[in-house]
Amino acid sequence: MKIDSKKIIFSILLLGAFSGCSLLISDSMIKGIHQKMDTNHDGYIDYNEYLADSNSNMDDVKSEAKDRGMSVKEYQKWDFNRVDSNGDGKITPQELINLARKEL
Ligand SMILES: [Ca+2]
Ligand SMILES: [Ca+2]
Repeated sequence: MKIDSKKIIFSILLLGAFSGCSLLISDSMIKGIHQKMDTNHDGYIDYNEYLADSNSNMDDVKSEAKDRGMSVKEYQKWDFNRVDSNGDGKITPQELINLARKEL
């Protein structure tokens, strides 16, 4: 099976809409996705790295923003803050895992 990591990360970030998908995602897969998004390899996804990934899914982002009555910018900020649960501006692999597991 070909795994499209962009779609998987998007599924994680949109757990509200796709909570069932997270059942199929293991911690090690999430860590792999985190590594891929962490383009400067400092161990965290910062907002710019998040935006680079988000902007490559612009069609999806636009429709998600529209569904929530937000602008794309507002939606991206809201979405990042949702994953960054301790609000330090950086997403750790554990924060990504926590979000994926939250609704299980
Ligand atoms: Ca980084
Ligand atoms: Ca954080």
